[in-house]
Amino acid sequence: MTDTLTPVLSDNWDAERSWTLDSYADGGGYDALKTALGMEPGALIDLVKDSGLRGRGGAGFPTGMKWGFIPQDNPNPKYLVVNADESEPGTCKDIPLMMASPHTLVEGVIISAYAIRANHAFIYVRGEVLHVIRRLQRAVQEAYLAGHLGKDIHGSGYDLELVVHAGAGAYICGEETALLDSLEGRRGQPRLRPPFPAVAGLYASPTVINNVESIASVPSIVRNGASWFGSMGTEKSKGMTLYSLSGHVTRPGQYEAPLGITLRQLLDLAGGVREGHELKFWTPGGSSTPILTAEHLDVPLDYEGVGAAGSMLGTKALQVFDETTCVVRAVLRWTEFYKHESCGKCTPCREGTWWLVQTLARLEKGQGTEADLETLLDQCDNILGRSFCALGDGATSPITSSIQYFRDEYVAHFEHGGCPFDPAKSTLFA
Ligand code: L3W
Ligand code: SF4
Repeated sequence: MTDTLTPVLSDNWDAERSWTLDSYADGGGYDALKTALGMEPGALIDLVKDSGLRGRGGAGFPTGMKWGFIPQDNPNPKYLVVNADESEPGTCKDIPLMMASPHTLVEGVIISAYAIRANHAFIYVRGEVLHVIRRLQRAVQEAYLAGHLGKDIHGSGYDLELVVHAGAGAYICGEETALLDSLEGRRGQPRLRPPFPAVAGLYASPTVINNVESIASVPSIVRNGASWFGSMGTEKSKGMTLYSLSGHVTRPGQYEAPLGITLRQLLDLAGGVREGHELKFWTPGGSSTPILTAEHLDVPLDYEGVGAAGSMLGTKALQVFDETTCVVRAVLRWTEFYKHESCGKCTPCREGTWWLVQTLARLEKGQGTEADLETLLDQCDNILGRSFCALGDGATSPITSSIQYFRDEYVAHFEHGGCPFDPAKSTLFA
């Protein structure tokens, strides 16, 4: 276990002033860039394809394949956009990465942009995290001064301009096409796909959009090779990744581990569920992924394993709840979030999330009936698969999965005439 837990993405996080160029360079930072600039762009795409790297933002789409979709015969400019709009409830891996080691991301951006032959790249960061924006801006400035960015990078003839762009704090702008609208200066709302951004993205030009962690994984692949990366993880889900443990855990935080590790193993590293309590339910990848229970402690945390258990790996945000948590109340809180963040473009989500909150709130207060439970499931059925983007579908996940595993607890609310949980003992959502 110790060998397989040798950190990659987080290896320099404990170094003194790890966010500075000097500290990053001391650990071999930007050596991968020099190697990459000596390679053909197409060979870099093949390297990332061979490594098996899959997108770390939630969908697990193969990164090298996405890069390969960029049509090189298109006369328009090509763009690379990093999705740093981390907002999924429970998700907190990209922000620590950018704070501790912004240069890992900046180096990844330069290599990735070179691979797809883009001369402009953007890091789109959520607006609320001013400290991250400042840290990234400083890192980009250092990279320009060191000749890693700008004209004729290290005499290679390759030019790249990198802009850090702050969003305005809307969850929907993490959806890749809404992000592009926002970056173009419009109100962020999802676009119809296809065309996918790889064909018509920013300013209708070929664009690769990748999550922070995906791009930050690229320098280590260039440094150590595709087979090194592929030797970690499982057959179809390769590499090391960041799992964020939060909630009722003894030592919450970021845990870098190979894909395919289980929650039981991660809890061992994190000191377990808080003392004297037991696991009740958890999310594998933020609140948009169906919840799982203590029965699923040994599910491999990779795209296939979590999928087979009826959920999704998502952002690997493992929110852990013990027996003091009222599942109905937790689900209501998440649903209020989706209602608030719905962009309003399509009726099933705009109206549906409002109705979900009404029905759930009635049930949570103990004023509901058995018929309300059926209404709730019917409302989910009218949103799932009928919404314009994944936000609507995601809003239904915690509801349907919690009714699947904890129907009795919903019933207990209306039989009890209120929440059966003692709020004095509940430390979350009190
Ligand atoms: C070209 C094709 N490109 C697919 C590209 C597509 C995108 C990527 C994956 O949602 C999930 C969502 C959230 N030609 C293509 C193609 N692509 N077919 O591949 O696409 P897709 O549609 O499978 O997923 P998505 O739209 O990227 C992401 C879930 O993640 N989620 C939330 C994440 C939130 C964060 C955050 O806050 N940071 O990451 C959590 O589970 O619900 O299902 O690039 O263009 N034929
Ligand atoms: Fe907007 Fe929701 Fe429709 Fe997505 S599903 S387009 S967030 S209204």
